[in-house]
Amino acid sequence: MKKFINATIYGNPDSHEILVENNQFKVIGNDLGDADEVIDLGGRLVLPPYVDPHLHLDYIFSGLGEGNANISGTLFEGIQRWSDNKKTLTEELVRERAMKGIQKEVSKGVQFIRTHVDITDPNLTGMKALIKLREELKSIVTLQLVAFPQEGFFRYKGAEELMEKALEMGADAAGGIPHFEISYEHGVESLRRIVDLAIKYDVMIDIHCDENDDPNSRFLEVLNALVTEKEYGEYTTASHTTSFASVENSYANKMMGLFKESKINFISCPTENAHLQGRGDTYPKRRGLTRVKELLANGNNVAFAQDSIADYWYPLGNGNMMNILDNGIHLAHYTHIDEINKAFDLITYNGANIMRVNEEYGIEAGKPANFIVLDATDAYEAIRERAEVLASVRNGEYLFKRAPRVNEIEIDFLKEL
Ligand code: 17E
Ligand code: FE2
Repeated sequence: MKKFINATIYGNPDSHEILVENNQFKVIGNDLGDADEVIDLGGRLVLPPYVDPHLHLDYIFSGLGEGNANISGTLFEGIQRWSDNKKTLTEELVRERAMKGIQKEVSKGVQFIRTHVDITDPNLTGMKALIKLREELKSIVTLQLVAFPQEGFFRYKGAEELMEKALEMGADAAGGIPHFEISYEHGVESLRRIVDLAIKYDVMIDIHCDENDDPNSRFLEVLNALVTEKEYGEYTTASHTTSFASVENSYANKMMGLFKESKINFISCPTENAHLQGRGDTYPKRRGLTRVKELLANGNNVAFAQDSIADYWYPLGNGNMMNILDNGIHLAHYTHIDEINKAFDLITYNGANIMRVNEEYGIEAGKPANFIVLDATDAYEAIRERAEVLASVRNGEYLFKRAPRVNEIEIDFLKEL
């Protein structure tokens, strides 16, 4: 039995001790009595692990190297560059890159990742590699795989059959990219078929939806309508929806009512889309975020995600969810103190809701003892200081633990910091 004392538990201000037994949380409370090992957290903030609910692991780090830069900085150039380069892909290469990406994220406190895997590939190379990794790494990280038709459900010949094959192989969700199909009608029909496939295979839905700046892009409306009719909103996520920031307020208000009914989820990728969107703008330049603050106020679940690390779409990224959160709350104006105090939800609980892993997620008795410790004593300080993750615990065991930073040399003036 292990006891963690002097913890500041996010969302549970009255309890400061955590008792762990047999890989599970046994009790959360105070004065919990004896244990074999007592770990003093010194008042530091304890959170459930970071969740990255939208990451492309099959092409992670593909953009490194000379000649790989996306010159226009647009989504379309990224898709073209990937298309040109993926023909030589091997399972070994996907595995190697994905492993490196997962290591990056886990080393920064992430334990849950949903990854989109391109299935517009006759060999389903990425899917084969990632299905193996999902099993192999499950004691370290929970991976969910979305069967994602990057080059279009109709636009890529045979994508429908490949998607079905990937779902038979065990993908956890069906993806789509309606704004990339060759017409509005094709986009709508792709959504119909994807929703039907998801229901047939009893998997979740996560669509790259309206990832553009077109105020008339309407696939979010269509997706929402389809899953409303099937009562599938809670199993459905609309990723990106950047165009929704450009629509008329009167239209947005109408849609908010419909989203409330469907309970559809949203994922915003603040750094990725700040980079990709607004490329056709001079000034003012759009920010690339959907209506995060308003959707949250509407009662819809919204999570932030990394999306890319050094691939054909985005040259930066390192799997640090604090960086994503910091950028996201700034771009979304989610910066009132009351919002900052609950902003960790966007990279923890909200992503876990999307992945529907609630039964194994959260600092509660009976759940697997998964948590992280930050180098700060409350949520506000942690976000303001962009606090580092000092420890990540999974099933009661450390994935890592590191000492807080110390200066080797400092003047007296800095000693109090
Ligand atoms: N593919 C896509 O369609 N959109 C993105 N943002 C990335 C890949 C990274
Ligand atoms: Fe994406």
